[in-house]
Amino acid sequence: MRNPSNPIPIEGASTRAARYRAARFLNSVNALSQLPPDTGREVAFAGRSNAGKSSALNLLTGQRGLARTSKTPGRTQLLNFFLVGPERYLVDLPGYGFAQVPDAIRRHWQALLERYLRERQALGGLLLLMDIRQPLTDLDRRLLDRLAARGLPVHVLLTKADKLGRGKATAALRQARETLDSDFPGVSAQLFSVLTREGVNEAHALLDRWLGY
Ligand SMILES: Nc1nc2c(ncn2[C@@H]2O[C@H](COP(=O)(O)OP(=O)(O)OP(=O)(O)O)[C@@H](O)[C@H]2O)c(=O)[nH]1
Ligand SMILES: [Mg+2]
Repeated sequence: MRNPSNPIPIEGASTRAARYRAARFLNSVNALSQLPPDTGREVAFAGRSNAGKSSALNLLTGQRGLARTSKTPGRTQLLNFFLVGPERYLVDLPGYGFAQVPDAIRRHWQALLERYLRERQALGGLLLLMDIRQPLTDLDRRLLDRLAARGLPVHVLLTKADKLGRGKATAALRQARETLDSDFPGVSAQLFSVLTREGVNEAHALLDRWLGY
C-alpha cells in the first residue's frame, strides 16, 4: 500500500514520456527570419559535434529517427525545431568544434547560433551535452561563459555514460559537478546514455520544468 505521507505524484513518469513521444518535427532554421514566433517556450540541445545531441533528443522523445544522428561529426547543420505541444519546442542545434565544415558555412552557423542564444526570449533553458570521456573542453567553457552572462539556466548531460564502468562514470560525474560548482555556479549535471537509457526520467523532469508543464 502507498504510504499516505508520500502522496501520489500528480503526473507520473509515463504521462511525461507520452508527452515527449508526441513530439513532431516542425522546421529547420537557417536564418533568424525562419524561427517560430518568439512567444513560446523552448529548450535547446547544445554541445560539441558528435556529443550525442540528436541521439539524446531521439531517446527523450522515444523516436529513433526523429533527429538525424551520425558517426560522422557535423550531421546536424541547421537549428531543427520539434513541436512538443502548443508553442512548446525542443531545438536540436548544430554542434561546435568540427573543423571539416567550410569556413563560410561555419561562420554563418556561428553567427546564427550566437544571436539565437543571446536574443531568443522563448529559450527557457539549455541542455549542454558533453561526452563523459571529454567533458568541459575550451569550447564548452566558452559557451558556458556566454550563457552565464545572460543568466540562462543550463543543465549538463554527460553522454555515453555506458562507455565507462559504473565506478568511473560516477567519479566523472562527481568531478564535473565540482568543476561546475567552482567555475559555473548554478549549472547542474547528470549521467546520460542512449544505450542504457540512464538519465531519461531526470532529463524529462527538467524539460517539464523549463517548458512550463
Ligand atoms: N555508446 C553510445 N553512443 C552514443 C550515445 N549517444 C550518442 N552516441 C553515438 O555518438 C554518435 C554521435 O551522435 P549524434 O547524436 O549524431 O551526435 P550530435 O551531437 O547530434 O552530432 P552533430 O549533429 O554532428 O553535432 C553516434 O554514432 C551515436 O550513435 C550513447 O549514449 N552511448
Ligand atoms: Mg546532431
